[in-house]
Amino acid sequence: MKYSAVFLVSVLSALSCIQAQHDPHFWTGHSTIVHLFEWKFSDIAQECERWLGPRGFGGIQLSPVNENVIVEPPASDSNRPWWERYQPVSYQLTTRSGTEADFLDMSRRCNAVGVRLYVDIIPNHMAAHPADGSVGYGTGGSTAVPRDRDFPAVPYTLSDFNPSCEITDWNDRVMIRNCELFGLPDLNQGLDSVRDKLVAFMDHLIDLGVAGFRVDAAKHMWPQDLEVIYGRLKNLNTDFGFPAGARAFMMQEVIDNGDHEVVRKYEYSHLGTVTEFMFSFYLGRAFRGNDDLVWLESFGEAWGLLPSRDALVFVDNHDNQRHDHGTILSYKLPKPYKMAIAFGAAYPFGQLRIMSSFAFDDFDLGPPMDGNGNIVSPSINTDNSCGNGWVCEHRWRQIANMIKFRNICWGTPVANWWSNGANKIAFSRGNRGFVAFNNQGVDMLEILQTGLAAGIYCDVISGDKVGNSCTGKSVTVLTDGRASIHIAHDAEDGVLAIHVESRL
Ligand code: ARE
Ligand code: CA
Repeated sequence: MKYSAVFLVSVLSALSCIQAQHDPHFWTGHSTIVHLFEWKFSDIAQECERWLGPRGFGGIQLSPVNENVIVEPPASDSNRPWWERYQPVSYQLTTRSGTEADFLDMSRRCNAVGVRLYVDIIPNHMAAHPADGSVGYGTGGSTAVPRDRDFPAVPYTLSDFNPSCEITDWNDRVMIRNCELFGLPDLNQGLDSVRDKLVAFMDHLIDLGVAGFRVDAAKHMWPQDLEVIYGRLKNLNTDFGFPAGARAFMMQEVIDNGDHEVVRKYEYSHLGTVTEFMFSFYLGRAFRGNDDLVWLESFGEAWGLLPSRDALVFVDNHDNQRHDHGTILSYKLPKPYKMAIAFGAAYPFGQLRIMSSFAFDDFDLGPPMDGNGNIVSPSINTDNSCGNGWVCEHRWRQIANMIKFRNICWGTPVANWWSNGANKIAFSRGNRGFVAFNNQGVDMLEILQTGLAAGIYCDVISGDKVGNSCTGKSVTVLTDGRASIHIAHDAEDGVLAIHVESRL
């Protein structure tokens, strides 16, 4: 009796601990993580108050917040690349995004309006020394990076790193973990000296109110080491509204493109969510017209994706939006991109993350910055869009309104699935919302079951409900729940969406 009670308690606590790192700690009525790529903390604080909180966004993925190598550009180019932030020099909170004081101010203000923060951390490696010849801009480079793997401000010394070797064989799981990604000095997370530094860094961020972490290059670290590190972290800080005993949410970056990989996403999914790159790949392929939308009825685990609770899903991320594989969609192809995000938001699968980019034509190009390398703030136009080089996908009407759709339909199942057998599909979310897609090159005009109560609804893709009128298309739902759904093949958007709160 006593034995089985003890056993039950330990099983339950192990289970709750494991479930815990999958919980993003969204406020009720909020969902979705927006990656405010390279934004400054002071701009993020304002964005929480003026846009993200009121619009029901769940949280923000921040660019790395700890001190990084400064990659000084050659004289011919005044631009510092975005990727310098993936080369840590210390765990002090000082970057182009702001200081520790700025971070705390942002954290207080975002948490107060229901928007959580997740920090991108880089536990796998430290910065390369410019003299090693590997930092992009040749003779430039930081004055801050010491030689000989000596990082006094952490401190780390040579013995904290794995012996130097290159990842030459991506089919070798040991090499992937113990050799150097892009030639970056590879920390040995098996050592207590390294674990202590990482735990102290993460605990410091927990003190400052974060809800979790994006774990960069998780594929290049042993899951059993990460398990120890995560397990040693403090509970989230109750001063920022987290319940007692809450554990940090984990988004682990493991690029797993399928069965041929030797490091699999499943090795990490008991520790938190894992990036599901196949979601990005398949939705890119479908909405580019290279795969029929009809197949999406079974989208999810049946396609080889992680189980929903383990999957961190996205249409693009900051890496794959920079590689034109002809598959991944980004802001550069707005119509199919908005359709893919609308599908991702309407379809109840995984934790959704959306990208908020700065415009770029070149892989290395850093965020909008002045002549001294300081990041320039986004300007906000009267139509809610951004200027100064910031794309702000999260402010596009079609995208922001679909995040609201996701929140309003939270917890309801897909119902009333319809398709024409090819590239016109529609479905409802219980009796809360209805969405339709036309990717076919001919108009869509169908009488469809919406699952909604009779009434006139505003399509939140072509417009907004303002007072009792609609700035876009209206949809009339009859008493039997059916409505005439029209999406012209050459319309600005190939989606239509209505929900209980868009009823006029
Ligand atoms: C920069 C220079 C390099 C130089 C290096 C060191 O560009 O030329 O050698 O510095 O001086 C980012 C940039 C890199 C940059 C790096 C450090 O993308 O260009 O290097 O910062 O400043 C693999 C990893 C995965 C990784 C991707 C990009 O598994 O973890 O490559 N993604 C994360 C981040 C990146 C970041 C890093 C890791 C490093 O999201 O933004 O790099 O912190 C197959 C494999 C994948 C592999 C993928 C590569 O799909 O299965 O595992 O992903 O190919 O495309
Ligand atoms: Ca490693």
